[in-house]
Amino acid sequence: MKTNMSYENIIIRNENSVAIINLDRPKSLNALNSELIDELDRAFDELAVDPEVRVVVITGEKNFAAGADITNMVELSPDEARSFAFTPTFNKIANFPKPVIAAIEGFALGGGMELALCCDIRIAAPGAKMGFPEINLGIFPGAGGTQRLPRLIGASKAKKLIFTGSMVEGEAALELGLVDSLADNPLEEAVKLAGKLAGKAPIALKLAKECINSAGDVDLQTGTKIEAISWSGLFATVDQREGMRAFIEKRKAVFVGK
Ligand code: DAK
Repeated sequence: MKTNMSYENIIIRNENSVAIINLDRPKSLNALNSELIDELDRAFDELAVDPEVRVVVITGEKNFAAGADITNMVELSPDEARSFAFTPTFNKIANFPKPVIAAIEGFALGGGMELALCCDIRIAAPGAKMGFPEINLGIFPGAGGTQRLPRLIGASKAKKLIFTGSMVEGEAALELGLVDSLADNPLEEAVKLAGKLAGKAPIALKLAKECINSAGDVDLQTGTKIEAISWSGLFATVDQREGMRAFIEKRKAVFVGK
């Protein structure tokens, strides 16, 4: 296990090819301030090129994140609001070349839930409280929420959540499709899943993620062309040969990410 000491608002530890990022501003329920977002941005740049990391888990002890830090936003002008840098970092996480899993306990609200929406898979505690309360502050979700939420759960369900600002938890969140599974210990569950993914072929995972992400953006013809190019490209990888040979030789494949 390796601990990175160069961050003040997040804690990162690497365990068996899985990087676990803990959002760490407990006094404000992990409200996301600019410094934390800058650190996340830097962390994801570092993790992208770290060959020891194959999967990332984002979590927060007791709470995931109760939204962007409201004290940072009260007096912003429209220009300042536009340059308040959440969206580039969130897009970076959504397009991160390795799987990213959110393990959600406590509150995941506003920008916190938008961060969770950037992850590939969300696992929540049954009592986690999730929602988009921005409407109660005179704004609406602006860090990808109006775009990612309807793509994930459908337009009218997204409108209901965003218009009312109400929170959902447990089975209701699961039924909405806001989370993928519930677990009493979501971090443990997320790390277990991450461990499984860490054993898969990294380039195939990366390209599958790119193809699936593009499915929400392009028409079917274009999507299937993107898929065909990515898929055939895998036949230039060591891991494709290894995976298929291992099957034929009746042994477990060992993927090297090449
Ligand atoms: N910001 C700042 N401080 C927060 C906070 C937040 N979002 N959430 C909680 N805190 C602080 C509280 O002020 C309190 O601090 P002290 O009074 O102890 O100093 C401490 O955390 C504990 O909170 P409470 O005392 O309120 O705890 P409760 O259990 O009573 O209530 C709560 C928990 C989560 C229901 C409540 O704290 C709450 O309603 N929090 C605000 C939730 C919220 O409205 N979240 C949405 C924020 S707006 C973008 C950038 C950002 C965004 C979008 C676009 N661009 C650049 C495009 C995102 C916007 C948002 O997320």
